[in-house]
Amino acid sequence: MRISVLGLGYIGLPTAAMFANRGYQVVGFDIDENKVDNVNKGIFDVEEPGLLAFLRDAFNTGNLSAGNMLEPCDVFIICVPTPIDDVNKPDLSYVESAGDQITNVLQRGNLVVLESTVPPGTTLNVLSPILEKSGLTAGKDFDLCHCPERVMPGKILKELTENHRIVGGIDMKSCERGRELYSVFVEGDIYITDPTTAEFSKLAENTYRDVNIALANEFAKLCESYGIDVWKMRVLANNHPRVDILKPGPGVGGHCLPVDPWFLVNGDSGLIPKAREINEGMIRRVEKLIKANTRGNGVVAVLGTAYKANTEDARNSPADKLVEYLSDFEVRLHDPYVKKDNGDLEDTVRNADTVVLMVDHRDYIDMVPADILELMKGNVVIDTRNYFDATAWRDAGARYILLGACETALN
Ligand code: SAJ
Repeated sequence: MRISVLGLGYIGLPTAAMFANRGYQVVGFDIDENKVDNVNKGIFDVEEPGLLAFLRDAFNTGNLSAGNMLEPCDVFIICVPTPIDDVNKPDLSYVESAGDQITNVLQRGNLVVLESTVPPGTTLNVLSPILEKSGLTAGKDFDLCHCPERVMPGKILKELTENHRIVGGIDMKSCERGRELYSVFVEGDIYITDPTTAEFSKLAENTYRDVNIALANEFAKLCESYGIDVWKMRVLANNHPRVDILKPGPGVGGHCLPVDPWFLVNGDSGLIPKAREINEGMIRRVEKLIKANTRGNGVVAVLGTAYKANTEDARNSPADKLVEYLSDFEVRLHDPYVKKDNGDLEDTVRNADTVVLMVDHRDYIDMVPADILELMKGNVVIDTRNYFDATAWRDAGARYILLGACETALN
């Protein structure tokens, strides 16, 4: 079985390597010629734990190569981006163009799998008609399914193998072929359904998480106004066997949660857009805290520019937006994992008026309050993740401010 993977991004490349490492011939395709060249030379620009070694192993098997012109093969797996435009409408142009390329080389007996996250109905109403321009009929001449990726940056290898998968085939034969394909490396269960249910379930997963984080953020704002601490309240409420309040924070980043809920809704009304608004609004809260506690033109050290803990991924990170809003300040950025910001922590906080913790990276837990305060000019420490030891910082002389707690009440 020869497999083509279209899109060598954070899902496509590890997926291609999964098959290559299990003895299948895999060719990866990408419009980025640089990426293609690098894959063919065994050069991989990834930070994910264990992934580099895994990709190198795949390269060394001789089973993994890359190209920019698709050729006939047995299975095509589409792992291209599906962004939203500036009015939150899905942009399916990469999926459409991947479909066009496959159409040119599609043969009887092929299997086409769409992994990219898409609005419900895309496999049946967008991809299938494009592929049928080949003159072949879906379900009769070739098989087609949607199998959404479900992994988290930081845990890609583990989750690719261990997570359960959903295969939404256009008919029973497509479902079975999809199941057979993924059972090559998936150790979790593989559930079969129709394509639209598979598409919806992927979006429901991320929307569920986004809405639940929005509720935690709403609680944080309410707790501030009641003069109490959301973090303490949350621990108490979570004692209930059927309650699991997520953590508030400076907002929701990454390439999934800020985007995927928009694939489910049309327009701005209802719970889902409201949750998006609440999560996007949290960064304004952080901005207010900084501005209320730091003189104009002061130095603000922002710790954590990734979108979440212990990852180098900085897509849609709350810190990016914060920088935009702090144009009146001298802003210094630090992140141990994000290449552009991984300078010296001491230099970042030296002479700072305010230190803002944006991401709970494991490295920051070792910061010694007295040492940091000695380097700083001011003493304001804003913790947006409830990660620092408040007592230790206060004992060392910091004005420690916790997002969602009474000290932060902003009126
Ligand atoms: N966050 C909070 N509070 C929390 C949990 C997370 O503010 O209690 C923030 C994080 O800091 C981050 C954002 O939410 O900015 C998203 O992080 P995440 O860990 O919730 O999720 P992602 O975006 O890294 O990965 C999600 C996962 N989906 C679910 O957990 C339902 C993953 O399984 C998906 O494969 C991925 O989206 C995707 O690619 O769609």
